[in-house]
Amino acid sequence: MSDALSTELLNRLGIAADQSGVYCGGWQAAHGPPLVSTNPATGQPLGRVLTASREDYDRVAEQSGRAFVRWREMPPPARGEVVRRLGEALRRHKQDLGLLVTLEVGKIRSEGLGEVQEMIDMCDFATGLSRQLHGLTIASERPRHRMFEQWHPLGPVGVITAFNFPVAVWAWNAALAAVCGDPVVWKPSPLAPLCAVAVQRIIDRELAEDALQGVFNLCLSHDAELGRWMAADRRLPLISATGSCAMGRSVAATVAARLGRVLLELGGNNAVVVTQSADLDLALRAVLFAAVGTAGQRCTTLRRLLLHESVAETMIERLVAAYGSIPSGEPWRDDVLLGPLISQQAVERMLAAVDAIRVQGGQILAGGQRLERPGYFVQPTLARVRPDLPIVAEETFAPILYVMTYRDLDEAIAIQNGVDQGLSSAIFTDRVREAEQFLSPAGSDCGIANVNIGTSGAEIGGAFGGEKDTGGGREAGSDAWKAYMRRQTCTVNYGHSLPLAQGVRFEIP
Ligand code: UN1
Repeated sequence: MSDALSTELLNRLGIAADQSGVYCGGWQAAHGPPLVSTNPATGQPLGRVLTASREDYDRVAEQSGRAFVRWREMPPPARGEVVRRLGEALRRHKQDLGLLVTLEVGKIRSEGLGEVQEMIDMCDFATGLSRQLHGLTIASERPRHRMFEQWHPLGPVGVITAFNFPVAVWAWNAALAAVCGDPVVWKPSPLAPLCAVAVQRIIDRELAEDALQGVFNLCLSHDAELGRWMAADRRLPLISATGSCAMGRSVAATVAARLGRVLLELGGNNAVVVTQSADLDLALRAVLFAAVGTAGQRCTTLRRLLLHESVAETMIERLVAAYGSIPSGEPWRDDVLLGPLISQQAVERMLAAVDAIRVQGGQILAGGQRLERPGYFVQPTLARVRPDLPIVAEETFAPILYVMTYRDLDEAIAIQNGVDQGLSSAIFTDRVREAEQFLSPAGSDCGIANVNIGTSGAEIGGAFGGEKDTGGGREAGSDAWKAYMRRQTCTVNYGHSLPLAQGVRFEIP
């Protein structure tokens, strides 16, 4: 894409040069160091933003607390109406915002648009939810007593997002938090600041009325320090963080020390099991999207392919052929399926993993190299390994797929569960017994378990997240909203006596 076209896009989205990266009821002066955003497909700068200093952040946290006092009083369906308008605005800006995602993080065009669609879906979901923040009525053991629970707003939520879903994961959190009555303080990835500024611009243009001041806030950072301030800040009762397991451990420890709440969505090491009865055409297509899509930079990316020994050679042959013909290149071009990695550092980490595979006795079947061209392009890589190689236990955020074989389903499930992470998993089978075993309590130990679809590309309607080192959080659909509210159990006595629970007697003689 020419410089002129990308400048035009940035102008349409209202992103000028030297954009302030602090927003709280309007753009505010930012006093932290500047940050340059790079187009990973060219290695060239896209724009420059200013980041938040400690004082800037404190001002935002303070004001979001004041906004909370107003916002929590607004009836939830009225808050839902605001989120509905946000969804409408995103629909109008879908093309431009989707293209910006493509330019700033290198996702192919269709995935950039899909990311904005995920935001829109989330807004629709949260709008409906705003009329369904139900509590239970519970049978009281005492006469003339009524017991029930209700859900109240929690307070400002700190939202830390990663580069790979630079806008959708904000929407998972912000749409739910907003209908639940919580303002949001957003710290996006330093690798995707323009996407965040563009979202905040849309909010500034379309949701600027007084009642909304301080509800959707932004603080850009150039490093991890802002995240540490947020984790330690009692003004943010919930920190929702997406990123590496190492980041999650540090955030969790800091938030736990102040007895705050965390919602963590950390690394995955996702596996697909292909059984003897699998539809191999279906499995092949699913594996390609899950392993190569987003250049292997989703937390749900397929990293381990477990093939039954009877289908292994056929599948490997077909995969090697497919890996050799995946069109890679500038992600804004319609025919491209594989864009760049996010940075030079990501390329180096991938090449180090490829070295480790060889040193540890694995075999590279396809790919394994960077492409000699501007930007951060690598070949999609297929490696045959034993399941117990140390490198296989690690999440390398790149398109490397580890292929291994197994004899029976018990063994496959043991391999699938034999890593520290527990995000997503899938089985390809046409046998109901195999599918049900995989989904049973003794089956996959992941937060997501699929049959005959890949590990990535979840819909927003389900709760999203994983177990073990993935952090245990659940975001987006189902009842994930409960994390953003505080539960209150209430008992009302409408009688004239005071019976005590458990039959306890306490009569003053
Ligand atoms: C992530 O990679 O952080 O299921 C989230 C998926 C997407 C979300 C991925 N809907 O792949």
